[in-house]
Amino acid sequence: MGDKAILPPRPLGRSRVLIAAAVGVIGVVTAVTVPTTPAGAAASTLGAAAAQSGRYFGAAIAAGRLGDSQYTTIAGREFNMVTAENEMKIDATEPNRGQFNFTNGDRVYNWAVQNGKRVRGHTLAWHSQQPGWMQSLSGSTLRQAMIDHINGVMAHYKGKIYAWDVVNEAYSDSGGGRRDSNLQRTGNDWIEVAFRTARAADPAAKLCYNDYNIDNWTWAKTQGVYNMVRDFKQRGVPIDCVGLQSHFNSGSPYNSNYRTTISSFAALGVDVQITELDIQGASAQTYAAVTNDCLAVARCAGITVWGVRDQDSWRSGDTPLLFSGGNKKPAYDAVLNALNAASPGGPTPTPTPTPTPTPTPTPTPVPDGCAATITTTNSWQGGFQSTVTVQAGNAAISGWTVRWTWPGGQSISSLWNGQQSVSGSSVTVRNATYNGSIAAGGSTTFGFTANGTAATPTATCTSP
Ligand code: 9MR
Repeated sequence: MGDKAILPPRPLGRSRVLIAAAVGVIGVVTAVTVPTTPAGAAASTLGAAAAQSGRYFGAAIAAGRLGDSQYTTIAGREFNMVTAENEMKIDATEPNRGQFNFTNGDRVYNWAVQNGKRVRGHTLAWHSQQPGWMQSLSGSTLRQAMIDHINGVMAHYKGKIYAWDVVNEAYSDSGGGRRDSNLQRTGNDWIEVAFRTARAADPAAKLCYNDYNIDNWTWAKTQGVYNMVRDFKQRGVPIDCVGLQSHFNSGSPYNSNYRTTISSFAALGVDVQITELDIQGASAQTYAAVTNDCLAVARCAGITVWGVRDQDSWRSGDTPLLFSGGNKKPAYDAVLNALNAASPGGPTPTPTPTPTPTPTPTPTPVPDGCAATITTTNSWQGGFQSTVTVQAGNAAISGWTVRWTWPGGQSISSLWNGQQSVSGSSVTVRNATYNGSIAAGGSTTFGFTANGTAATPTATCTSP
């Protein structure tokens, strides 16, 4: 997982570690602070202990607390993964449409990497914490704004993020279906469009679906998300991980079937990440159970707690975290001991497709009607992904049809933002219900994944 390579150099050398381990019987083991832990020795921080089995241990970090030395001392020492608690959300990063602001996101990001930690990105498409301008959008305009937002934020952090929460909390609390939201009303395919956009924007990042109350295997919401992930894997929608937020409290308590939830998602071929763990009352036993459940599943890649000290928690009254002021709570020891007891080995890295350069499409404008250009955004052994830009000419259009012929037996496996009909090697794609109207000189895009060798045949466009 590369943790060892990126952790910061520490003053203690390996020989000192071995000495410390050897004299551990007289209680000097606390001197072992290096991240790599010799076999048989117990690691003394959560990050180092998790790294022994190839996992990480992270925390949500708030930019506003980086001036608090007690906070940064604990966080700097204990964790090797960081999630920005609020600073990479939509309202923070795109306060005005098309105008991105990464000031606070970068503060968290820079603190993390300067202290040898990796970063999870949170979050790109969500019904909540949308800036005002986005809240008031709908239909194809909102769909395009979502795509632009994902592209804008992921471009800024390209190659720097371990995993992105691409879509957050899209399922309803009961019934197992989707939550109503302005994004959902753009069409049920908004989630897969978000994931495809994200894969093309940064092929190096793992792409996660993240939600709360999907921890209990028997709950309808868990099953709803499970069915979506299974469907995505079957249809080749790019998804690498599921984030179980795991905010446990009396209304949503930890249940011992949590391990079944983790192993069931993992069996679909995705990593599982525990992304926002906090437990009302911070029972040491429950923290240990959660940790052991993750350790029991090879593809449970790591755990992130949602804050450092109780006072930092969004639910501080629940005292749900591992530190109280500067002190380790019993739950801390329970987690550390569980991590130290784990056997080596860990999650297998997910292979990511080879990135291909993305040329900017430049369709030639036509006096009237429309023009279409196909570009390859990604390709891999036996398949590829393309974006098709449809541009209106000098007049607005209210519908479009794009046609092309495959040169070498290619076939579309999945298409979004359009309606396809195929006859042999001839492909016809008509606009979806929400993107037929294009202003004069304006454009829209649709996309697809296909089997075969990447090809960019000439496409024709007609408008009614
Ligand atoms: O901890 C976050 C808190 O500071 C914000 O006020 C709140 C606003 O929505 O978001 C909290 O973090 C949430 C996370 O982004 C998504 N899952 C639930 C978390 C707790 O509400």
